[in-house]
Amino acid sequence: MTVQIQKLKMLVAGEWRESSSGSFSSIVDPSNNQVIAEVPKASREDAEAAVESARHAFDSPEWRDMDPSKRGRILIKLTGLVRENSEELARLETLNEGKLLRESKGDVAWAARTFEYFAGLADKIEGETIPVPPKRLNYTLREPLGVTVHIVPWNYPIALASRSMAPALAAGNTIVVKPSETTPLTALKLGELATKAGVPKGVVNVVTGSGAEVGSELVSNPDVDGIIFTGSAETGKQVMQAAARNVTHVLLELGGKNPHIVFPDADLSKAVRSVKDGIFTNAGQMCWAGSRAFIHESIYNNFVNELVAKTKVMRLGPGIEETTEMGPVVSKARQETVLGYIKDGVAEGAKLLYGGKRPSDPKLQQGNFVEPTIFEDVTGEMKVGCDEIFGPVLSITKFQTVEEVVSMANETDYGLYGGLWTSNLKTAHDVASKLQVGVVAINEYLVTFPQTPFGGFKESGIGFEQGIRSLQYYTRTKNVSVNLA
Ligand code: TXE
Repeated sequence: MTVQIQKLKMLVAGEWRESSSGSFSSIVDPSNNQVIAEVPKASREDAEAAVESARHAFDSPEWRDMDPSKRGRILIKLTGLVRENSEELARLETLNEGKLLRESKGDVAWAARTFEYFAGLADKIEGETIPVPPKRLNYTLREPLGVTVHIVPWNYPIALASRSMAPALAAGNTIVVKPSETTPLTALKLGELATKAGVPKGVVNVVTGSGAEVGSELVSNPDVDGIIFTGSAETGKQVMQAAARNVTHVLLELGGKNPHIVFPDADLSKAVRSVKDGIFTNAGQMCWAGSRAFIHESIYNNFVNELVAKTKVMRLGPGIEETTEMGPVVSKARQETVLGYIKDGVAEGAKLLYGGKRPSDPKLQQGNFVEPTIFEDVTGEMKVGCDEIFGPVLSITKFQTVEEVVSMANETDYGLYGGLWTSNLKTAHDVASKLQVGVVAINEYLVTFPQTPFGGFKESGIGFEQGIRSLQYYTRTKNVSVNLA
């Protein structure tokens, strides 16, 4: 298909601008590496200007002192606009990130639901009155934090941008969004829709630039009050260090090496499908990917045979094509990294059951495709058993007892997500309580809602997104004591 290459602008202080240097970055379709758009390559100065714009918008009363119900109505309008533009947003997401069109449609619907959910909460952010010794009134105010910076990765561009934009705006903050340099298209479109919805000038800024220059300026800027970062553990640690210099609030959602456990009393045909989709959705580029499957020894052979059989028939292709079951990985560099991990796995003694290379189909040679790959006999010491590969690579391990599988599942520096399959209630709740992860799914996988908290333990992050209590992060608490004597 032909795509018209557009030269886009970024949103700063309510204006659509080029970068101060006038340079652009090319954005490509990972299924064929053809350029689909050019976006401004923002500089450090552009990042500073975006923060200044957000600060100015916060200091003017229009947004912060707006009737919160009205703020909620603006977010409802934005929800409607996201829904009206869902076809275009989903196509943009698929062309830019590579995921299946139906996955992008799901992500856009999820983004709309997130704006809708937090729109409804805008006028429910309440303080409290606190009983203290007599002749006093003591109460708390929940104020917006101020200027918040949103550093968004490339694997769920619109869903993750919306996940933090919605609560930040509902609480009255002014924001600077920095999408990933690889996948900025839907965030720019969200900026356009927010403006259309009636968000005042300067409240939403979207700057397109690199992590090294623009991202690092945004997280080090002393005029920023809160940072919301989703990305790698390594960059997350750098962000936290930069934030420490100005004592800026920080919310981190980092990677995962998530266990997906199947007990023999589970619905096995559903469990096979879930283990497969839990790793090959979005070509495995998910913080919550079920990248480590633990299968009970009594069902192991049949389960694994069935899983491999289902994986072998998966159709690879561009996400935009209806018949595709797995798209490319996001970039050439990612393709190289994933293939490197597979080589390491073989060298370390893991047994390659299926996949492991670029597909041979001549139609796929221009894109960043990697075959869906399955290893068995993987241990926690192997790189494939402990590093976040962020690609379509599954490691399978056999287990015998609950104690053994819980111990292996927890044998990782990460602690984001975990899944388990069993029809025994006692096993389900027992294992859920013992897994060192922030979110557990029982008898399904890849499930989360705007109203349920999502965040990691250990090196998977600090704090959580989603749910009513996430608003705590986007507000600050002030206590007021009044002497009535
Ligand atoms: O991530 P980075 P990358 C993991 C996954 C993947 C690895 C590398 O394992 O293989 O990270 O991916 C911005 N200050 N995840 O290199 O570098 C950057 O511009 C401020 C897991 O893409 O963490 C982008 O917008 N910002 C993850 C964002 O950080 C900086 C999703 C993420 O980039 C910065 C993505 C800096 N110094 C990758 N350097 C998840 N939790 O889902 C970069 N950035």
